[in-house]
Amino acid sequence: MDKSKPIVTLDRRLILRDAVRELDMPSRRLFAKRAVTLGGLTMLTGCSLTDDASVDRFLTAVSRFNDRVQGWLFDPKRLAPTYAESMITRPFPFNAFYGEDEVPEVDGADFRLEVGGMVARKDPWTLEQLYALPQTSQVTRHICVEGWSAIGKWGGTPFSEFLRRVGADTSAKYVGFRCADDYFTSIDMPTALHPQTLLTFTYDGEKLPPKYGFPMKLRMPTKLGYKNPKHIMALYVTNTYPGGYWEDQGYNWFGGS
Ligand SMILES: Nc1nc2c(c(=O)[nH]1)N[C@H]1C(S)=C(S)[C@@H](COP(=O)(O)O)O[C@H]1N2
Ligand SMILES: [Mo]
Repeated sequence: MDKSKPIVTLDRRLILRDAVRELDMPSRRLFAKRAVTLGGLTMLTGCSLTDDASVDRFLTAVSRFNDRVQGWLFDPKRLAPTYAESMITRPFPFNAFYGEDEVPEVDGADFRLEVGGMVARKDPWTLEQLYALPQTSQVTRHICVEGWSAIGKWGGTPFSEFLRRVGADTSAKYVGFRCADDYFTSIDMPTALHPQTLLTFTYDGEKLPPKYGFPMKLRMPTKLGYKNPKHIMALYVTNTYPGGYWEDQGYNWFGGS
């Protein structure tokens, strides 16, 4: 078979629709609208669409290209909207890759947050030490790609402050997170340092309940729900792309909202 000819059973329209949907999100409207053609995208990504594997590589390349565009467009000073406490969604929805009856139970007394990678101080943190950090709170909207959004109030310490205390190399590209339920994700350093990115220990003024991520959740109103890890057990600073639970299954890595 002539390897250079695309297999006709691949539906070019479907592939293009998915690729354009990847690019056509609100923050990127200006950039991509109607200007994208399948030919143009295959040139940009250096992929030929000759079989399923090359189509997968192509879509991954489009998504990674999209990560870079989101990275360029991310304004570290632009703030996500905040809301009045009267607008909090009650009850706030629970979501995870499993049901509410399987929420992990973390013992707070024994808990130690592991810190690794490109940081000067790798000592583990007890909850008491974390609670002694400067605390603030914010009421923001959490947006889940499964089609819901809700307003909630989270309290904790600015993540930039935590990174400063552990002596993180903030010229590194990524911060990765490992969770008690085997969930994992990672974020770009500019978002880690964003003023609204909080390492949170409370929800609605109470100690973070298990279902919302005890002992802590990284809350970023600039990112979609799946980028906000609950039940964080370990975090690390790295230049090696760490991926994530959903990201490795095709969700866009940058995941801006
Ligand atoms: N550890 C862990 N964190 C997670 C998830 C998960 O399954 N495990 N799901 C993510 C997704 S997709 C969403 S929408 C939010 C849900 O948070 P909530 O239960 O507080 O609404 O958690 C995110 N963080
Ligand atoms: Mo989600």
